Amino acid sequence: MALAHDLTTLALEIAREAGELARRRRTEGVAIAATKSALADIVTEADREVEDLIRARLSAARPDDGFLGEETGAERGVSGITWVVDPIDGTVNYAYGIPAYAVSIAAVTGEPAPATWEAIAGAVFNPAMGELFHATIGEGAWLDDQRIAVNAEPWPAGALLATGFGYDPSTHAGDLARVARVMPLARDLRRIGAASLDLAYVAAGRLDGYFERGLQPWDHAAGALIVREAGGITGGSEGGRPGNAMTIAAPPALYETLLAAAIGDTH
Ligand code: LIP
Repeated sequence: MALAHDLTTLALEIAREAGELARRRRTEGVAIAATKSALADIVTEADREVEDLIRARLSAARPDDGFLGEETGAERGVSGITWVVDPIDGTVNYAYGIPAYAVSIAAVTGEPAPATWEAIAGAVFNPAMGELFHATIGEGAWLDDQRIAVNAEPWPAGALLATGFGYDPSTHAGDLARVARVMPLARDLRRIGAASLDLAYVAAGRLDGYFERGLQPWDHAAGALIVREAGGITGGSEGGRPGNAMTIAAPPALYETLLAAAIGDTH
Protein backbone atom coordinates (compact mmCIF):
# COMPACT_ATOMS: atom_id res chain seq x y z
CA MET A 1 0.00 0.00 0.00
CA ALA A 2 1.88 3.07 -1.23
CA LEU A 3 -0.09 5.40 1.07
CA ALA A 4 0.82 3.37 4.16
CA HIS A 5 4.49 3.40 3.18
CA ASP A 6 4.38 7.18 2.75
CA LEU A 7 2.71 7.56 6.15
CA THR A 8 5.46 5.48 7.77
CA THR A 9 8.11 7.62 6.10
CA LEU A 10 6.44 10.74 7.54
CA ALA A 11 6.09 9.12 10.98
CA LEU A 12 9.79 8.18 11.01
CA GLU A 13 10.88 11.70 10.11
CA ILE A 14 8.69 13.30 12.77
CA ALA A 15 9.50 10.70 15.44
CA ARG A 16 13.22 11.37 15.01
CA GLU A 17 12.78 15.15 15.32
CA ALA A 18 10.37 14.82 18.25
CA GLY A 19 12.58 12.30 20.01
CA GLU A 20 15.60 14.54 19.74
CA LEU A 21 13.59 17.39 21.27
CA ALA A 22 12.54 15.12 24.15
CA ARG A 23 16.14 13.98 24.69
CA ARG A 24 17.43 17.57 24.64
CA ARG A 25 14.82 18.71 27.14
CA ARG A 26 15.72 15.77 29.37
CA THR A 27 19.36 16.91 29.49
CA GLU A 28 18.18 20.43 30.35
CA GLY A 29 16.10 19.18 33.29
CA VAL A 30 12.46 18.09 33.42
CA ALA A 31 9.65 20.09 35.01
CA ILE A 32 6.44 18.35 36.09
CA ALA A 33 3.63 20.43 34.61
CA ALA A 34 0.63 18.68 36.17
CA THR A 35 -0.90 15.40 37.34
CA LYS A 36 -3.80 13.75 35.50
CA SER A 37 -5.76 10.62 36.48
CA ALA A 38 -3.84 10.05 39.72
CA LEU A 39 -1.03 11.67 41.71
CA ALA A 40 1.43 9.33 40.00
CA ASP A 41 0.07 10.15 36.51
CA ILE A 42 2.31 13.07 35.64
CA VAL A 43 2.75 15.20 32.56
CA THR A 44 5.91 17.18 31.95
CA GLU A 45 6.37 20.41 30.03
CA ALA A 46 8.32 18.31 27.53
CA ASP A 47 5.33 15.97 26.93
CA ARG A 48 3.29 18.99 25.92
CA GLU A 49 6.04 20.61 23.84
CA VAL A 50 6.80 17.37 21.98
CA GLU A 51 3.15 16.70 21.20
CA ASP A 52 2.74 20.26 19.94
CA LEU A 53 5.69 19.72 17.58
CA ILE A 54 4.34 16.39 16.31
CA ARG A 55 0.87 17.86 15.79
CA ALA A 56 2.26 20.87 13.91
CA ARG A 57 4.42 18.73 11.60
CA LEU A 58 1.53 16.34 10.85
CA SER A 59 -0.91 19.18 10.24
CA ALA A 60 1.50 20.88 7.86
CA ALA A 61 2.12 17.67 5.93
CA ARG A 62 -1.42 16.25 5.97
CA PRO A 63 -3.95 18.92 7.03
CA ASP A 64 -7.02 16.72 6.37
CA ASP A 65 -5.98 13.92 8.75
CA GLY A 66 -7.42 13.41 12.23
CA PHE A 67 -5.37 13.43 15.44
CA LEU A 68 -5.63 11.63 18.79
CA GLY A 69 -2.91 12.60 21.25
CA GLU A 70 -2.33 11.86 24.91
CA GLU A 71 -1.90 15.50 25.88
CA THR A 72 -4.07 17.52 23.47
CA GLY A 73 -6.92 15.09 22.80
CA ALA A 74 -8.83 14.30 19.64
CA GLU A 75 -9.59 16.19 16.44
CA ARG A 76 -11.50 14.51 13.63
CA GLY A 77 -10.18 14.70 10.09
CA VAL A 78 -11.79 14.18 6.69
CA SER A 79 -9.14 12.03 5.01
CA GLY A 80 -9.96 8.75 6.73
CA ILE A 81 -6.53 8.73 8.41
CA THR A 82 -6.06 9.49 12.11
CA TRP A 83 -2.69 9.91 13.81
CA VAL A 84 -2.54 8.31 17.28
CA VAL A 85 0.31 9.85 19.27
CA ASP A 86 2.01 9.43 22.62
CA PRO A 87 4.68 12.15 22.65
CA ILE A 88 6.66 10.62 25.49
CA ASP A 89 5.55 7.10 26.42
CA GLY A 90 7.19 6.14 29.70
CA THR A 91 6.70 9.59 31.19
CA VAL A 92 7.67 8.51 34.70
CA ASN A 93 10.91 6.94 33.38
CA TYR A 94 11.53 10.20 31.51
CA ALA A 95 10.96 12.28 34.63
CA TYR A 96 13.36 10.11 36.68
CA GLY A 97 16.00 10.01 33.95
CA ILE A 98 15.60 6.30 33.17
CA PRO A 99 16.50 5.91 29.46
CA ALA A 100 13.39 3.83 28.62
CA TYR A 101 10.91 6.22 27.01
CA ALA A 102 9.70 6.59 23.44
CA VAL A 103 7.88 8.76 20.95
CA SER A 104 5.02 6.62 19.62
CA ILE A 105 3.28 7.64 16.36
CA ALA A 106 0.72 5.51 14.51
CA ALA A 107 -1.52 6.16 11.51
CA VAL A 108 -4.86 4.33 11.56
CA THR A 109 -7.80 4.10 9.16
CA GLY A 110 -11.47 3.94 10.11
CA GLU A 111 -13.03 5.17 13.32
CA PRO A 112 -10.25 6.28 15.73
CA ALA A 113 -11.09 3.60 18.30
CA PRO A 114 -8.88 0.60 19.18
CA ALA A 115 -11.78 -1.84 18.78
CA THR A 116 -12.35 -0.89 15.15
CA TRP A 117 -9.40 0.99 13.61
CA GLU A 118 -6.77 -0.55 11.34
CA ALA A 119 -3.25 0.58 12.11
CA ILE A 120 -1.31 0.86 8.83
CA ALA A 121 1.88 2.71 9.84
CA GLY A 122 3.75 2.92 13.13
CA ALA A 123 6.97 4.25 14.62
CA VAL A 124 8.35 3.89 18.16
CA PHE A 125 11.55 5.87 18.78
CA ASN A 126 13.66 5.69 21.94
CA PRO A 127 16.03 8.67 21.58
CA ALA A 128 18.04 7.73 24.67
CA MET A 129 19.05 4.48 22.96
CA GLY A 130 18.88 5.77 19.39
CA GLU A 131 16.54 2.91 18.44
CA LEU A 132 13.73 3.41 15.94
CA PHE A 133 11.23 0.55 15.64
CA HIS A 134 8.77 0.81 12.79
CA ALA A 135 6.31 -1.06 10.60
CA THR A 136 4.08 -0.55 7.59
CA ILE A 137 1.12 -2.92 7.14
CA GLY A 138 2.16 -5.79 4.91
CA GLU A 139 5.81 -4.71 4.83
CA GLY A 140 7.22 -6.32 7.99
CA ALA A 141 8.71 -4.85 11.16
CA TRP A 142 12.06 -3.15 11.51
CA LEU A 143 14.56 -1.85 14.05
CA ASP A 144 16.29 0.92 12.13
CA ASP A 145 17.24 -0.88 8.89
CA GLN A 146 17.23 -4.41 10.35
CA ARG A 147 14.21 -6.68 9.92
CA ILE A 148 12.88 -8.00 13.25
CA ALA A 149 10.69 -10.95 14.25
CA VAL A 150 9.09 -12.36 17.39
CA ASN A 151 10.73 -15.34 19.06
CA ALA A 152 9.53 -18.58 17.49
CA GLU A 153 11.66 -20.86 19.67
CA PRO A 154 9.98 -22.86 22.47
CA TRP A 155 10.80 -21.69 25.96
CA PRO A 156 12.21 -24.67 27.97
CA ALA A 157 12.91 -22.40 30.96
CA GLY A 158 9.65 -20.49 30.52
CA ALA A 159 8.88 -17.24 28.74
CA LEU A 160 10.51 -13.88 29.44
CA LEU A 161 7.44 -11.70 29.98
CA ALA A 162 6.80 -8.02 30.63
CA THR A 163 3.90 -6.20 32.22
CA GLY A 164 2.98 -2.88 33.82
CA PHE A 165 0.84 -1.41 36.59
CA GLY A 166 -1.62 1.45 36.44
CA TYR A 167 -1.20 4.79 38.11
CA ASP A 168 -4.23 4.19 40.37
CA PRO A 169 -3.12 2.30 43.51
CA SER A 170 -6.60 0.74 43.83
CA THR A 171 -5.88 -1.32 40.69
CA HIS A 172 -2.63 -2.79 41.96
CA ALA A 173 -4.15 -5.75 43.88
CA GLY A 174 -5.85 -6.98 40.70
CA ASP A 175 -2.68 -6.43 38.69
CA LEU A 176 -0.63 -8.42 41.21
CA ALA A 177 -3.20 -11.24 41.18
CA ARG A 178 -2.79 -11.31 37.40
CA VAL A 179 0.98 -11.56 37.76
CA ALA A 180 0.47 -14.52 40.12
CA ARG A 181 -1.68 -16.28 37.49
CA VAL A 182 0.84 -15.64 34.71
CA MET A 183 4.10 -16.38 36.53
CA PRO A 184 3.89 -20.21 36.06
CA LEU A 185 4.42 -19.47 32.33
CA ALA A 186 7.47 -17.28 32.95
CA ARG A 187 11.19 -17.71 33.46
CA ASP A 188 11.18 -14.11 34.68
CA LEU A 189 9.26 -10.83 34.50
CA ARG A 190 10.32 -7.37 33.33
CA ARG A 191 8.62 -4.05 34.10
CA ILE A 192 10.12 -1.62 31.59
CA GLY A 193 7.64 1.24 32.11
CA ALA A 194 6.75 2.12 28.53
CA ALA A 195 4.14 0.02 26.75
CA SER A 196 5.36 1.03 23.28
CA LEU A 197 8.82 -0.32 24.13
CA ASP A 198 7.38 -3.48 25.71
CA LEU A 199 5.55 -4.12 22.43
CA ALA A 200 8.56 -3.24 20.28
CA TYR A 201 10.72 -5.60 22.34
CA VAL A 202 8.27 -8.47 21.80
CA ALA A 203 8.49 -7.71 18.06
CA ALA A 204 12.29 -7.78 18.23
CA GLY A 205 12.48 -11.00 20.27
CA ARG A 206 13.87 -9.19 23.34
CA LEU A 207 10.77 -10.37 25.21
CA ASP A 208 8.68 -13.49 24.64
CA GLY A 209 5.41 -11.83 25.60
CA TYR A 210 3.71 -8.82 27.18
CA PHE A 211 0.46 -8.26 29.06
CA GLU A 212 -0.96 -5.15 30.67
CA ARG A 213 -4.35 -3.85 31.78
CA GLY A 214 -5.30 -0.18 31.56
CA LEU A 215 -3.42 1.06 28.50
CA GLN A 216 -4.59 4.07 26.56
CA PRO A 217 -4.97 3.95 22.74
CA TRP A 218 -1.75 5.94 22.20
CA ASP A 219 0.26 3.53 24.37
CA HIS A 220 -0.30 0.55 22.05
CA ALA A 221 -1.38 1.83 18.62
CA ALA A 222 2.08 1.82 16.99
CA GLY A 223 3.69 -0.96 19.03
CA ALA A 224 0.87 -3.44 18.38
CA LEU A 225 1.23 -2.98 14.60
CA ILE A 226 4.98 -3.58 14.92
CA VAL A 227 4.30 -6.84 16.82
CA ARG A 228 1.84 -8.08 14.17
CA GLU A 229 4.19 -7.22 11.32
CA ALA A 230 6.93 -9.12 13.20
CA GLY A 231 4.81 -12.28 13.15
CA GLY A 232 3.22 -11.88 16.57
CA ILE A 233 -0.40 -11.78 17.70
CA THR A 234 -1.98 -8.91 19.65
CA GLY A 235 -5.32 -8.74 21.43
CA GLY A 236 -6.91 -8.91 24.86
CA SER A 237 -9.85 -6.52 24.62
CA GLU A 238 -13.06 -5.84 22.68
CA GLY A 239 -13.15 -7.50 19.28
CA GLY A 240 -9.97 -9.42 20.06
CA ARG A 241 -7.99 -6.17 19.83
CA PRO A 242 -5.48 -4.57 22.25
CA GLY A 243 -7.31 -2.13 24.53
CA ASN A 244 -7.87 -0.68 27.96
CA ALA A 245 -9.30 -3.92 29.41
CA MET A 246 -6.15 -5.86 28.43
CA THR A 247 -3.32 -5.75 25.95
CA ILE A 248 -1.56 -9.02 25.10
CA ALA A 249 1.31 -9.47 22.62
CA ALA A 250 3.11 -12.74 21.95
CA PRO A 251 4.25 -15.19 19.27
CA PRO A 252 1.52 -17.57 18.02
CA ALA A 253 2.93 -20.44 20.12
CA LEU A 254 2.43 -18.50 23.36
CA TYR A 255 -0.47 -16.14 22.71
CA GLU A 256 -3.53 -18.19 23.69
CA THR A 257 -1.88 -19.53 26.87
CA LEU A 258 -0.79 -16.04 27.93
CA LEU A 259 -4.22 -14.57 27.12
CA ALA A 260 -6.01 -17.20 29.22
CA ALA A 261 -3.72 -16.70 32.20
CA ALA A 262 -3.81 -12.89 31.99
CA ILE A 263 -7.60 -12.68 31.70
CA GLY A 264 -8.19 -15.49 34.20
CA ASP A 265 -11.70 -16.56 35.15
CA THR A 266 -13.16 -13.06 34.84
CA HIS A 267 -14.47 -13.98 31.37
C1 LIP B 1 2.63 4.37 30.55
C2 LIP B 1 2.68 3.04 29.83
C3 LIP B 1 3.13 1.95 30.79
C4 LIP B 1 2.14 1.85 31.93
C5 LIP B 1 2.06 3.17 32.66
C6 LIP B 1 1.68 4.31 31.71
P1 LIP B 1 2.63 6.92 29.83
O1 LIP B 1 2.22 5.37 29.63
O2 LIP B 1 3.55 3.14 28.73
O3 LIP B 1 3.22 0.70 30.15
O4 LIP B 1 2.51 0.82 32.80
O5 LIP B 1 1.10 3.05 33.69
O6 LIP B 1 0.37 4.10 31.23
O7 LIP B 1 1.70 7.44 30.91
O8 LIP B 1 4.04 6.98 30.26
O9 LIP B 1 2.37 7.57 28.49
